[in-house]
Amino acid sequence: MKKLLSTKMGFFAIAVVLFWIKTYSIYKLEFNLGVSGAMQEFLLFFNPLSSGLIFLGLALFAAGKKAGRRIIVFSFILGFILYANVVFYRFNGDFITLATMMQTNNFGSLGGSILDLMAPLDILYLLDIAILIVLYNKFKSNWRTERLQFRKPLIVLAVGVIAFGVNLGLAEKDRPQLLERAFDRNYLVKYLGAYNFMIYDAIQSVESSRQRVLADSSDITEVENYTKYKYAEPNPAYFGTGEGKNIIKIHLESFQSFLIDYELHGEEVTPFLNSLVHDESQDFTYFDNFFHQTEQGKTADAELTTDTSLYGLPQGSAFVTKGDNTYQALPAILEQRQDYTSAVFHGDRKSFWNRDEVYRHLGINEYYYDSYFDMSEENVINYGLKDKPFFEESIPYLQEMDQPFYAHMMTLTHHHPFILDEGEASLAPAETGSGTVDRYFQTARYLDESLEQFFIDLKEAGLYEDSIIMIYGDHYGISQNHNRAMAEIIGEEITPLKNSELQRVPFIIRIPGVDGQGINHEYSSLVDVMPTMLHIVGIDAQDYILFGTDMFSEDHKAFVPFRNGDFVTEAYSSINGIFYDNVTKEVVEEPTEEMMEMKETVLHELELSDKVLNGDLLRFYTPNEEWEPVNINDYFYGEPEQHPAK
Ligand code: GP9
Ligand code: MN
Repeated sequence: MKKLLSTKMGFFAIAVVLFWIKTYSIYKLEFNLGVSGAMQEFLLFFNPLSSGLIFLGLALFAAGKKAGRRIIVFSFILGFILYANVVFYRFNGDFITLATMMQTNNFGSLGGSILDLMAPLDILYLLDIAILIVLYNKFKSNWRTERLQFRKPLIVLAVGVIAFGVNLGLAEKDRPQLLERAFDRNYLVKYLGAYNFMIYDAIQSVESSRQRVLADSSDITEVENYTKYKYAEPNPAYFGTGEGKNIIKIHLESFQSFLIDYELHGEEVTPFLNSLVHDESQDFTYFDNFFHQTEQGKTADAELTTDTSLYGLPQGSAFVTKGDNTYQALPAILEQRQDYTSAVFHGDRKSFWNRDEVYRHLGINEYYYDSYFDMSEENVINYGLKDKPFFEESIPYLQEMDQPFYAHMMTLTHHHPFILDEGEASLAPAETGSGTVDRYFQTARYLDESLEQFFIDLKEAGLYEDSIIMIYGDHYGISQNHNRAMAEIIGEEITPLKNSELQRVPFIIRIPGVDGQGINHEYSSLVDVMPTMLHIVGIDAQDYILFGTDMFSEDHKAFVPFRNGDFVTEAYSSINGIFYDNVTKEVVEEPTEEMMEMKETVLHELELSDKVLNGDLLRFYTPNEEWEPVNINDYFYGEPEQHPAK
């Protein structure tokens, strides 16, 4: 040891090891990162190494003993940053981002409680610095005074970069598209480490603000002209029929429409949903040509689109990268115009998809995330809370809410890889040999059962009769990787056209006091949900920047753009640049002028929606005199004990 410490490189090695131990201990003691499996455990342990080598390695460029002092200072700075995250995490269950730092209120709300959040034993987190100071004073006299040969620190940095490369490679293997999709800050920290996460966050923020700065108020005019032109007038038979009613919006995770009425082993897979679709008393309307339009943001894209009538971005999740934008979302409009209280219920970590930030911009009043539910082992599978306990435990919260409410119930169990605990499947798996496809039916059945019970419980709680119930599927569950097995399931080859047809998800709605239509074949999609809901409660959609149109309107625009520029209409589809006749399924060799124009329209619409998000254009737009920009300081989602109602 003595020998080691008699050189600067030795001192550096000790500093890296101390930094490594400290960072790893803090990960283990302070953060709840949801690490599962040997690879994730390994990466959590491994990820501080590259940061230690790179950041502390920079100190080695300094001359003489200064290098030693710099190593200490850099260790202190890194430790301080990590500790700031520890304190922030103790309150928010989340990591600091540049965006949260800019919103002083985040820290303001911590305010006096910062001291409360610090514990006396935290002083131990300075132990590494104390050790380094002692060792430095004891051994520095042995060190050579000249600068290290240049190549030494360079080699250290190179090793650091290689370690990072290995880290990133293994992380991407365990969680493909980790960086592009940026699911959750906890994920990024778990896989890449707290320091690399900060760099990632900084790059993202700079890129975002660059696009934002370039935009100006004239950019919104083109968008406004387009959406005003596309707007469809309300249907008087529906307009205002749901005014003042609660809205219960039920998100069916990964649920594709082909499941409706599908029979496996001679049994209906989703008997309860089927019973709504074929409802004898005609309370419900089922749109069987309704499509999702999500991309990498998956669930988050579906949430964004249904609550803002904007498209998700072609890459990444707008919830994450545009989480601080100005929005004029359904929850905020309902609150301002009709005194609704909005809430999201979801049995996952609160920061997933940046929900805890973006919900404030959407004007969502309450957010019931995992801490609000009993997350004991038997209740949890896959991403989080099982749907049955989820619905059951949500009822008392719904009963407590001020009415009218807009409650978004987001299920989770029917999510890839579609697993259930033993004894919970009431349907045998399919037999295609693809585990994913085979299990898909079992979790769909579980979801169907959970929903049936939820309806019973809503009725018992007196919340059913007078509520608008809206049910939708967020996106596909079976990707194109499973084409062979899917072909077996539906008895048809999965051509590109067939694949687009499989992007149908259900949309089912019941408006109290209004006769349902049974099955409605209108072509429609997630982007149409918000204008439809506005009109049902009696708010004209005309003033708002919305890319969809009311599905009940006579004037509904029945074309469905997908996020990649493909689209479908009732008569034809455009897939990968090729037009197909939807009836004959044949390629259209000579597309008509109308087809070409429609294609232009679709691309233009997507481009305008991207402009709104990238330029944060809604900050320049005032829909009408009633509109007040959302003040995010009015929204905060604390732990259950911080919840105002408790
Ligand atoms: C995560 C859940 C699943 O909270 O909503 O998200 P997905 O993978 O479907 O986007
Ligand atoms: Mn989803």
